[in-house]
Amino acid sequence: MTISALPEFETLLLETDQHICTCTINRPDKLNALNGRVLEDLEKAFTYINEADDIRAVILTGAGTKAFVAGADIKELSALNPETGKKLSANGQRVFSMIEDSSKPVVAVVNGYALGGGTELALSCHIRIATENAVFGLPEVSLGLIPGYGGTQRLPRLVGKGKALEMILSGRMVKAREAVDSGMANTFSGSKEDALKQAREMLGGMLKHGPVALQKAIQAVNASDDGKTSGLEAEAGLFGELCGTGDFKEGTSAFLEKRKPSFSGN
Ligand code: DAK
Repeated sequence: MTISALPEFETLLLETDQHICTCTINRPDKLNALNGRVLEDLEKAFTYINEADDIRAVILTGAGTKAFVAGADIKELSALNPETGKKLSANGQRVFSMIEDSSKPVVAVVNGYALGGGTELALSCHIRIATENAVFGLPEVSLGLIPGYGGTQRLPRLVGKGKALEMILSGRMVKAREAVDSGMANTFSGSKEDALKQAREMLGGMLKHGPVALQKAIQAVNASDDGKTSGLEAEAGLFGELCGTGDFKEGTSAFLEKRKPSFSGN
C-alpha cells in the first residue's frame, strides 16, 4: 500500500516525514489518558502503519509537554467488573502486542508523565527516549489493581525481576535518570523537541539498513520473550530466511565491492 492521505482519528494525530510516522496521542486535557477510544484508534493506526509501504518507522508520543500518557482512564476503570475487566485487559494487551510486534522500529518519546498504562505503552515500543521531565511508574496497586497491559511481563525483562517487583509493589514514580540507569529507558534528552530530534536521527540511522533485516531482527529479539518457541531456534530460522533475500545479496556485494548498499526491501 502506498500513502495517499493519512487517516484521521479522534484521539491520535498522524504525520509522516521521510518515511517516519509520528503518532501523537491527543487528549491533552486528560493528560492523554488511555480510554477505550484511544485503544481503538491505536489499533487502527498501527494496522494502517504496518501495511503502509511508505512508512518505515514510527515515533509514538503524547500531545503537549506534561504527559506521554497518565495511565488508563480512571473514570473508565472505576466502572469495570470481573468480566469487563478481563475483556479490557485482553483488548489492551492485543493492541500493545501489535505495537511490540510491528515490523517497523517504534520509538517512544516519553514526554512527562508515563504512569500505569502509559509506562506499559512505552514498554511495548522497541526503544524509549525520555525527556528530562519524564516520570515512569506503575501505581496500579494504589487503585487496588495490578498492571493490566503487559507491565508485569515486559518490565522485568528490561530491569530484572527484583527491580520490577520493587516498582510494582511500591507503585513509586521513577524519574528519567533512574529510568535510563535501570534499563527501562534507552536514553534521555532535554526537551520534547530535543527528544523528537534524537528519535528521528536514531531512526534515520536504522533506515539506512535493509528493511527485511530490521523486521527479522525485531522478530528474533521478540522471540526471546516467547515461552513457546526457543529464541535460538527462531533466530536460526530468521537468519536462514534472510540469506535468501536480495537485501542480503546487495549488502554483502556492496561491502565486497567497496560501495554503499542500495536496499530494495526484498
Ligand atoms: N484518567 C483519567 N483522567 C486523568 C488521568 C487518568 N489516568 N490522569 C489525569 N487525568 C485528568 C485529571 O482528572 C484532570 O482532569 P480535569 O479534572 O481537569 O477534568 C486532568 O487530567 C489533569 O490532571 P491533574 O489536574 O490531576 O494534573 P496534575 O498536574 O495535578 O497531576 C498527575 C498530574 C499525573 C500526577 C495526576 O493527574 C495523576 O495522578 N493522574 C493519575 C495517574 C494514575 O494513577 N494513572 C492510572 C495508573 S493505573 C487493567 C488495565 C489497565 C490498567 C490496569 C488494569 N485491566 C483491564 C485489568 C492500568 C491501570 C493504570 O494505568
